[in-house]
Amino acid sequence: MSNAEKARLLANLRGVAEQASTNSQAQNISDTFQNKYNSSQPVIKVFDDFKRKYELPDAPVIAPAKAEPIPVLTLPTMLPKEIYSAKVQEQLKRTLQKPQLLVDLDDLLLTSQQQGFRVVNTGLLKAGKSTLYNCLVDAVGEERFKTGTVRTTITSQEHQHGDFIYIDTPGIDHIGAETQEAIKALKTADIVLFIHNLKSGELDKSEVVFLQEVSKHWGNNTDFIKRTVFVMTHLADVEAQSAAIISQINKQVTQIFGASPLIKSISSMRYRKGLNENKHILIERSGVPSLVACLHHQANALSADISQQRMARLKSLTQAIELDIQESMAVLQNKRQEVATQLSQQKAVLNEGLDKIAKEIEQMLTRYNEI
Ligand SMILES: Nc1nc2c(ncn2[C@@H]2O[C@H](COP(=O)(O)OP(=O)(O)OP(=O)(O)O)[C@@H](O)[C@H]2O)c(=O)[nH]1
Ligand SMILES: [Mg+2]
Repeated sequence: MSNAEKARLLANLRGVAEQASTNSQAQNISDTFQNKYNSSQPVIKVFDDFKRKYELPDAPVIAPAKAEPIPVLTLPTMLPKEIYSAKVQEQLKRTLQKPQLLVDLDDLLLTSQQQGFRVVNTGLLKAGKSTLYNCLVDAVGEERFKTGTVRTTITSQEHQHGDFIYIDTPGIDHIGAETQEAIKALKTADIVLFIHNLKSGELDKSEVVFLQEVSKHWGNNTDFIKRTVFVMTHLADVEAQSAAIISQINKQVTQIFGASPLIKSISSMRYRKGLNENKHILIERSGVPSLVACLHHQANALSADISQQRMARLKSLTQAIELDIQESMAVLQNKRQEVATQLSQQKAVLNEGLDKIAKEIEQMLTRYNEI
């Protein structure tokens, strides 16, 4: 029997044990099971023995959500630290017509040189973005990312946890005022988490419009779907209806991007309760550990691609800078032409004047000689 199967059986037994009448009985069952279990008896028989011995009901075993093994991460290749010197930067600053390009370049270089995967969240106001991020960075008690019932996250916040850099962004509202800011933040992402509150049912109009806008800006729908996990929050509040809602959302996203999304559902509250009360089963059934495993898989699958994507972003930005420099040169060339024309006009006027003066002096000299 494989270790995974052993672990699953043990977890199943714990599930039954949790249903047993007293804690001491549950503990007893678990311990004895483990002893017997190591004694290499057929596990099913051991399990049946237990059921008989402790008169456990034949209640269905609550299978905990399967704990997924977390793979080791392969980090993407980072861009070198020194891409261009301070002198070049200074010259660029003076030359560029759109100084924002230099700010974008510095931002891109900074994020591309970070040793980790950038996980940027997005979603409607109050979707539960910050609360989930506190779970992901093991900061449930201390609230590293502020949460609340009124608009709480005003500017993006970043926190590195292991090999992931979590970027918590302000929510987009129904008017879509922050849409462009949100899209800009997404463009620095290696992995995107689109957060949606399951309690509000399928995606509403503003979420659909926002995703359509993202699709337009991203330019490559398959790429966006590849690097995005759609995370449904508040699972525990609407567990019974969740499958139907998720199937609907799957259709909505597929319609926008032409590819079907990866959807995970979680309950931050259940996770928090599980941690506070040390209930492993609640933690597993919160969906958070499964999301963490999923992020590791995503990161590894995207690792090589992320390096390429960073290079592609850098290339498109440098092309924009080149274009800007060419435009600045053209403007300078025009100015130079203008000055040259003005100079030659002035020179002509000057020459004319000089000719006139020379002629007058000549006349004066002739008259003088005649005297
Ligand atoms: N029941 C339940 N409540 C949740 C869950 N996630 C978040 N909440 C609550 O929802 C409210 C909003 O959560 P936040 O994490 O601040 O939401 P946000 O998306 O970061 O909000 P903004 O930053 O203002 O856009 C808080 O009161 C949370 O306690 C969840 O999974 N279940
Ligand atoms: Mg927030």
